[in-house]
Amino acid sequence: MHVKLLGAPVQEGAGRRGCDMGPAAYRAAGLAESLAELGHDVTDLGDVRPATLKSHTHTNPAVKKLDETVAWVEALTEAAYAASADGMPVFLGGDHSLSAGTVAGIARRAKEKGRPLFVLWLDAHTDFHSLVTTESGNLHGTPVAYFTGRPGFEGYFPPLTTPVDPANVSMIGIRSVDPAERQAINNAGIQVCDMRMIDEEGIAVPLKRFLNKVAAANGLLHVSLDVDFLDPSIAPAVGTTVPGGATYREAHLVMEILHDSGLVCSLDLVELNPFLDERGRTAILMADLAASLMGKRVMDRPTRSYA
Ligand code: 6HN
Ligand code: MN
Ligand code: MN
Ligand code: MN
Repeated sequence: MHVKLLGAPVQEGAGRRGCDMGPAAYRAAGLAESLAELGHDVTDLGDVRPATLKSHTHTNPAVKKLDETVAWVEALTEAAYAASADGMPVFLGGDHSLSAGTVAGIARRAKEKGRPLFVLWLDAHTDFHSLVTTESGNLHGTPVAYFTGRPGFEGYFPPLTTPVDPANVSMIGIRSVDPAERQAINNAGIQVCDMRMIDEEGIAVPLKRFLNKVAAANGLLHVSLDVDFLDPSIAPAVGTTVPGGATYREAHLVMEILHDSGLVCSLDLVELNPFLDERGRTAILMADLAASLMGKRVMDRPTRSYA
């Protein structure tokens, strides 16, 4: 596989500074080297740069850093579209607002390839606010609403060429949802597997159910991995920790099953804030999870097929 690493040093969408150091931390953690060791051809395309700032004012006074976020979304949409012509782009974040751009660009590419795009959202949060409903004003809480075409971004974010069907989005690990998001998620029909479901049926069952759906539709799958999907005890380097997250083994199992599925076309690694890390342990864990997704395993075992 030709893996293309793209740094997205975005920090304006988060409430705390430091996510701009994420791409450097993944490089220091040896991500490129560990993927190359698995036999992949790895190219580091360097960091994407934001588009020119334009000035916008939103009627919701809570909204923060709108101009900067729009500039990143514009640049990342184009970068993701270009990088997904062939090979597998891996976006090194950067806060989660970057996925507004990466998913929009990948969706445009998938449509050209005649394949429906599916999105697996691994996160404590649903990130389903619009510019109108966000109360914190931190725009990392909005990307899923944007790329599924929820109203409330027109005139600010770039017009979406290819919205992702909300029925093609699955969220796993959820344990913090704002009231406005809950209502909108239910209306949109997005599938949410919260931590209670994981406690009751395990993490593999809902994941495989979703992968069967992707395979049956001959879909492509984009994976967006937020650091706070993980329990804060194993992944402290994130500004929005929520207790009760995925364990070390649950997270690796998700990545191993995703690898076996052969369905993943692109990956976001988001919300790493190296300023909050402890001796690089979160960066190293995220890089290890990426390696699991790219085929690192303890023993060879038969590959499962889906659908
Ligand atoms: N993330 N719902 C909260 C807010 O501020 O809107 C948290 C957002 C977290 C964002 O997970 O990338
Ligand atoms: Mn998120
Ligand atoms: Mn989150
Ligand atoms: Mn919120």
